Amino acid sequence: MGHLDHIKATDPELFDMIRGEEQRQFDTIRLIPSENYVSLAVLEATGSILTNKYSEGYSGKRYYEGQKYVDQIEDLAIARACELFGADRANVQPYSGSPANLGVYFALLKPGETVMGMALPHGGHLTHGWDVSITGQYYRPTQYTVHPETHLLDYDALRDQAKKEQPKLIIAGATAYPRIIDFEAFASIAKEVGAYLLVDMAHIAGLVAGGAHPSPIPYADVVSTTTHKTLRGPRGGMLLMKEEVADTIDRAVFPGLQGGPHNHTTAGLAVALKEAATEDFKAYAHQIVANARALAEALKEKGFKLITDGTDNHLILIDATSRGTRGRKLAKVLNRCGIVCNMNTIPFDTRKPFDPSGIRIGTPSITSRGMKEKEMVKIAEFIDRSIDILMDKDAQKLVKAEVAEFCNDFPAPGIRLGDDE
Ligand code: DSN
Repeated sequence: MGHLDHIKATDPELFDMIRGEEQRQFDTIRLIPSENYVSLAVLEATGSILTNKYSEGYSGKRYYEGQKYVDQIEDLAIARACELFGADRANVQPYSGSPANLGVYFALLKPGETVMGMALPHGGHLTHGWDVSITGQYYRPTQYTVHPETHLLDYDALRDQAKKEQPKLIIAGATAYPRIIDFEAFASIAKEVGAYLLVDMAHIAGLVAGGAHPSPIPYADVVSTTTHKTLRGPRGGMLLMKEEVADTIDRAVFPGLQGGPHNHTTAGLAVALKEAATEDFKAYAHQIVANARALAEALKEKGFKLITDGTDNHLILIDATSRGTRGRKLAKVLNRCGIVCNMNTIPFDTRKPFDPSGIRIGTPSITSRGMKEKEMVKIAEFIDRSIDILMDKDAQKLVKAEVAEFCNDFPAPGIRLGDDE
């Protein structure tokens, strides 16, 4: 029996699509820094019968009967999250990162109150107060940027802005910032102006769990995260909270914002948190960073300009204009070469968000496949070669075949091609 046989029998059209995606994930060098490969154990939990159950409420206080096992599962996920990250309390119900952040806003702010977050084009997230987001429309955002020359966070400027704008909530955390974030500095600024501090560690949660990035837990009132990026869990969200704000935030998540939690996701998260507490995962987290550093160095040798000239974490922001192209074009050509990344604005970009100057790449997925520093040099070579064949689709096809051959030596967690043959 193959692992997708039931889908194949019921819905061959969909089977072909899932199988195609599975093949794509195996044959390509996946460099989108927010993506990963989950383990088979996480996949099994996520695909389990827990999807059949409704469980509005929290463990021990639900609105529906039949919660014996769901309560145990949610308690287990919470206990593992608190233990792994050293948090007072955890809420594992947010459907993903955006609802997790919105739960914090709903708990701690009234509409119209001021939130201070990193501007999207400088590496922040939509939910950090960007104008098209509900967080930028229902609250009063003041957005911070990176330093115009260094492209690093400027903590003195942040302090001045906080003093002037008097936010009720400061958000630290990013989706495209390649350096260590100083959470202690953020906490001291928040304390000085009497603001809550929310750290959105979605991108770096796995690095924090594995000790490869300083933890925000001692400094933040609340830490939000997705569970599927470097943490290598199922698609979902989680909040790690100080005792003082936890009850209010729990009420904001349910019943304030959401209905029944996704119990299959909670179970997948419990598995991922167990995996993330192992020595193997610590080694994985450190290898992500070592790989990113090696890839950054190899790219620099090929003449690519990197924002902040390198990386301390899992991601690299490349200024594609430094090699005579632009982000959108390069991302599309790389995709045709079997290397998958995303176009990205760079700080103070003069181009538009849908045709920006940069691309964003990262090492979580390729590190999950066991690639190491040696392979980073090879990947930099592939990226470099793509620049010479920007207009040559036949040459791009040849590189794609080479990339697939290269990937073939690295088993991908959770991918079971061939199981049903
Ligand atoms: N979409 C995520 C990322 O790629 O960074 C952020 O939510």
